[in-house]
This record gives sequence, C-alpha cells and structure tokens, in this order.
Amino acid sequence: MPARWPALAGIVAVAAALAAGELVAGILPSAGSPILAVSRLIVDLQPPGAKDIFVALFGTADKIALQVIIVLVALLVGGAVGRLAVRRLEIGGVIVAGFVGVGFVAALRDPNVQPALAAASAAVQAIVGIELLRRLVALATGPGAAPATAEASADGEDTRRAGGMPDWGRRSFLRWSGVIGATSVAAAVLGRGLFDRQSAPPPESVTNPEPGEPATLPEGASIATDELTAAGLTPIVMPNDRFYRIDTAFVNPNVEREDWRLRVTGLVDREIELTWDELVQLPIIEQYVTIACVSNEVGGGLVGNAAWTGVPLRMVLDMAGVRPEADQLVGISADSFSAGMPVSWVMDESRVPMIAIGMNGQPLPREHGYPARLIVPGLYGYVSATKWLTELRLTTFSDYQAFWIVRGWADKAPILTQSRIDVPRAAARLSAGRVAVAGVAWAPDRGVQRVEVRIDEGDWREARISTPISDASWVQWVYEWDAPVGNHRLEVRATDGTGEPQTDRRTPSFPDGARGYDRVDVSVA
Ligand SMILES: Nc1nc2c(c(=O)[nH]1)N[C@H]1C(S)=C(S)[C@@H](COP(=O)(O)O)O[C@H]1N2
Ligand SMILES: [Mo]
Repeated sequence: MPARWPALAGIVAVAAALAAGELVAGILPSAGSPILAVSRLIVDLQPPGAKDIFVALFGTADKIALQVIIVLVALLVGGAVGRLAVRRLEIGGVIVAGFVGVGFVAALRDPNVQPALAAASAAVQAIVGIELLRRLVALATGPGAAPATAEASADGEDTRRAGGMPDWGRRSFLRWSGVIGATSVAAAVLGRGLFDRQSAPPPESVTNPEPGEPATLPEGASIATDELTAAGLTPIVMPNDRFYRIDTAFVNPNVEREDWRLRVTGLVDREIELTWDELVQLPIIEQYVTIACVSNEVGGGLVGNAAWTGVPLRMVLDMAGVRPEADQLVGISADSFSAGMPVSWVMDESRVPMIAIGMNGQPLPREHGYPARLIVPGLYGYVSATKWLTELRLTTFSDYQAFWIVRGWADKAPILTQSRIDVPRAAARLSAGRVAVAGVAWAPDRGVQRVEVRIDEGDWREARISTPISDASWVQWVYEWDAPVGNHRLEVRATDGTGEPQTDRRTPSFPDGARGYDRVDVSVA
C-alpha cells in the first residue's frame, strides 16, 4: 500500500466536506459559505497595519487567491488526516469535525447567516467528511489494497496480487476517489455559482429619479474623450465597469430598495429612520467627485472620478438634529463595515457630501454600494465612502473607532494631492521626437492648480491641464516632450488649489496615504 493512498483518501474526504458546505450555501444562502466565512475571519484578524501587505487582498482577484489558499491548506491537512486515520481513525474524525467547527463559528459572525442553518450545514459537512474518511481509508488499507509487490498505478489497471487475485480493493478505492473528487469539484462550482447569483446586478427595471440639479460643466470644461484617451490616458469620467472597487465584502451584500432603511442614531435630537421612498422625496443633486483609496500606491489605479447622484447628506442629518457634542459621523453598512469622518468636515458649507444613489447616470451598481452609499468630497474612502449604507451614527472620535481605525489606520484622512503618469507606460520603448506624456492629477476638494513634469531630474516644466470640471474632480494633463535618444526618467508633480505642491518625500500608504512623485523610466531610440 503506497503511503499516498490514505493521504489521497483524506484529501478526497475533505474536498467532499468543503464541497458540501458550498453546495448547501448555494441552495440556502443563509447557511453561509464556510470558505467565505474563514476568508473574512482571516482578513478581520490581520494585525494592525497589515492592510499594506494585504492591500492586494481587497482587489477582486486576490480575494479569490485567499480562498484558493484556504482550500489548499484544508486539502493538505486532509492529506495528513488521511495518514493519521490509518491508525487513529477517531483522531482523524475529530480533526475533520474541528475544521468544520471553525467554519461554523466563522460563519456565525456574518449577520446574514442564520445559526440554525449554519449548524445544519456544519453537520452535513462533518458527516460527509468523517464518513468518507472512514470508508476511503478502509478501502485504501483494506486487504485487497495492500499488495506488497504491486506498484501504484494511477489508472487502477488490473495488476495482480501476489496470490493471483485482482486487486479489487485498490481498484475500487481509486475509482471511488475519482468519482467523489469529481463530484466534489462539480458540487462546489455549482454551489458557488448559485451563491454568487444572489449578488446579481439590480433588476433592469430599477431606475433613479432624475436629479433636480444635474451636474453641469464649467465654461470651457469638457469630458469628451480624445486621442490621448485612446492611447491610454484615463478618461475624466471613469465608466462604472472600469471604476476601481475596494471593500471587505467577499460577496456584495444584497440589499433591495423595498427592505432598505437608513437610520440616523446617536448624538441627535431625535433618531429617525428613512425608507427608500422617503429618501428620494428629498432634493436630488448630482456632482463630479474623485474618490481614492488610502491604499493606492503612488502611480496606482485605486482612484476614480464619477458623476454621483444623490441626496445632500446635511439635509438628512438636519432632520435628526446633530447635537453639538458629536464630533464624528460614522457611516455603517449592511455588512457591518464602518467609516468615520469629522462632523466639521461634513458640515463645512464649501462642500456637499451626499448620500449617493446613482453613478454616472445609472443606479449604483451593487459592487459600488447599491442602493445607497456615502460620497464625501476630499476624504479617503475608508474614512467616508460607506457602501450599502444603512446607518448614520453621530458619536465622538474618543467613543467610536471605525473598521480600519481599529487596525491602525489614521482616524482623519483627507485625500493627499497626487498625480499619475498614464502614458507612456513604464519601460516603454519610444522613437525620438515628439512624445505626449500624459496622466491625471487630483487634490479633492482643494482643486488642482498646476501640474509639472521633469525629465531626468531637470527643471520642472509646466504641463497643460484640462479645465477642472469641479474642485473635487481630477484633471487630465499633457506635456509634449521632445524625446532625445537614450534612457530617461519622467516624473510628475501637482500643486493643489491652495498653492501647496505635492511632496517628494515618499511614504508608504499606511497609515494615511502614499506620498511622493510618480515616475516612469523609458528608453528612446
Ligand atoms: N460597506 C463598505 N463600504 C466601503 C468599504 C468597505 O469595505 N465596505 N471600503 C471603503 C473603501 S476603503 C474605499 S476606498 C471605497 C471604495 O469605493 P468603490 O469600491 O466604489 O471604488 O469604499 C469604501 N466603502
Ligand atoms: Mo480604501
């Protein structure tokens, strides 16, 4: 009996248990997916400051990577359990049950999960895992499976035992392992497919009220795309399907307008609760605002500009009456995320924070917070832009620490002035002569006054900028460069509306945003 058979038995048993959990979650979403629950647990347990390391996690692709790692680790443990179960079947069973238990406890942290259903799912997973472990290990180690002289043959070909009998034990072990393994993969894929269907886009029939005050462009400003955009320059208004997405949600919370409520709580004269219909009775405005993620590295893509449609936030706060002791406004989401910002920032008449319900003329896409989110000009997303918003809590900075603050990030975080080179791309090979160097620059909501480019650490040269469409929006910039032959370094810096140039002192994004100039090295022939 090759030692890897019991290991394979353990791997297959664990795969089947995991698949059972996913399939149950697909059919009964309130049972919760154990893999997603453990993913969330890991993200929540990360040490303060680790978001820098984990930042990639919050991109969509890397959420999948985390789940793949979790599955691989579980299968590895399954392999060890299979070997152990040859001698100590009960201990193997206890370990499988223990892992199922971790998934169960992790799932209970999700407010959308019903404990009874999660417990039933855990029971199914444990029974599937332990029972298959027992049977497969028995088959793998049974009398027919232990020919001292037979070589392991993955296709289960009919080799003969010393006694001349067909090796039935091994054949049926391999056959069963193959069938159960394949069924598990199919069940897991089906289960996750059904589970994801819940976060389908809002129904086609959903529309938004027209803004009473649509966003208008200042004289001379334009959002038309031009040939530079075609060459890779970011458009002034980022289409919804290209807009960056950052959140801790592994599956978009599914909130429907009919069930949605917005509560205003805490240090207010009277707590209030609004339905969707009540919210959209209020005046609807529209404005262009650039939002950015604090995790955005210099030169990174976690920033975007959109026309946001919604209700002025102060109007809703005034309905409840903010008490003077409140110095922090916290936006809490359907998935228990929270972002806190200074009341003074929100109350400052120079800006119009909003409860956004639309993005670029469309109802908010689910991944951007359907049906309603906060958009607060000038603050990083983690301290302002709560998606799937359900509660506005008035409190103080000393009494309440929001999601990322507990994890070490700064509690007050205005968006830093930044600029980015989009074209040419890093390491581009160019022909000598006229080269358009172009990108975007932002300093919401101070506005961008100037953008400058320097080549090989020479003098700063002023770039042409697009007419700003609002102080809270980014601008496009272009610098026509007469490129000489050789290797060159291009750098950019922006100056905000107060005349403050962006600093060259590089900092990591933790704890309050990355600083320093974006640069691109190119070779010209
Ligand atoms: N509910 C919820 N809202 C959230 C977050 C989150 O994790 N959960 N992340 C915030 C962060 S860190 C950012 S940068 C912005 C990103 O908004 P976007 O995904 O629409 O670009 O959403 C904010 N709102
Ligand atoms: Mo963010």
